[in-house]
Amino acid sequence: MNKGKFISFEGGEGTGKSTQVKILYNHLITKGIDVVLTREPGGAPGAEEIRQLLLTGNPDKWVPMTEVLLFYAARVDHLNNTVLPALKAGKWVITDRYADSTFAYQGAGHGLGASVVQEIHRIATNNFWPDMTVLLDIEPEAGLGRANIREAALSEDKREDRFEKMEGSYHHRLRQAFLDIAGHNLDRFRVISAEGSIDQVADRIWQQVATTFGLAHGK
Ligand code: T5A
Repeated sequence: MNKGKFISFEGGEGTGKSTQVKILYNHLITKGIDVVLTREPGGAPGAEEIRQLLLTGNPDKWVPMTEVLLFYAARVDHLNNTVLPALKAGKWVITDRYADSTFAYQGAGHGLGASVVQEIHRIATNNFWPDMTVLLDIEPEAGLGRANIREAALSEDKREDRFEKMEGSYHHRLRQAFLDIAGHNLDRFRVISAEGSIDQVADRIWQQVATTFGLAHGK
């Protein structure tokens, strides 16, 4: 089977994932690679419906277990309808967030525990993981500042800021959780500083992607 590559982007709020996945997508296209750009929660029609349940409303709307099951309901839909068919067709897939977000946000941030999330992940996805995960890392205050500027430009009903509204200590726990997960999965993770300009961060990411997959480093 001609199998494509699966790359996920992870990190806290406003680290620049949505910005950087688009830049990497365009860069890979210029190299002649067939790429699908997608996101979680969402990335397929059913999963996008579940996204609305998850990202709007009060921060304490769901208990952690309900939340984790909703994320996995969306993830299974996304995998079956978008990710796996594309990989099977030999395309590359870049996703803005995947399961490491559940381990960090629900497992660590909300205290559900890694073993519970691992068990659900195994049952729901047959333990399916990306070939490479880019973790964008920055001080939470800097990331939230960027995300808040963006959300403030939207009307109240368009804001997907349920997680951004959580308190500061939660975001520091989250950053550490991502770094811990990366530390336990060094073969898959590339931890990249999200400080500096958009172009500087994009260059750091490209160097890592090119090295990992044996692509020419130049643009
Ligand atoms: N979630 C998700 C879970 O709890 N569990 C899960 O399993 C999953 C999958 C998703 C939410 O769901 C949670 C995590 C999230 O809270 P989302 O709307 O997809 O919600 O939100 P995020 O993934 O956090 O994405 P954001 O849009 O908040 O942040 P991004 O994508 O990291 O940042 P981006 O690229 O939108 O940039 C934010 C702003 O900063 C600017 C951009 O132009 C933009 O305005 N910017 C920069 N400014 C200066 N310098 C740079 N280098 C910049 N890079 C970007």
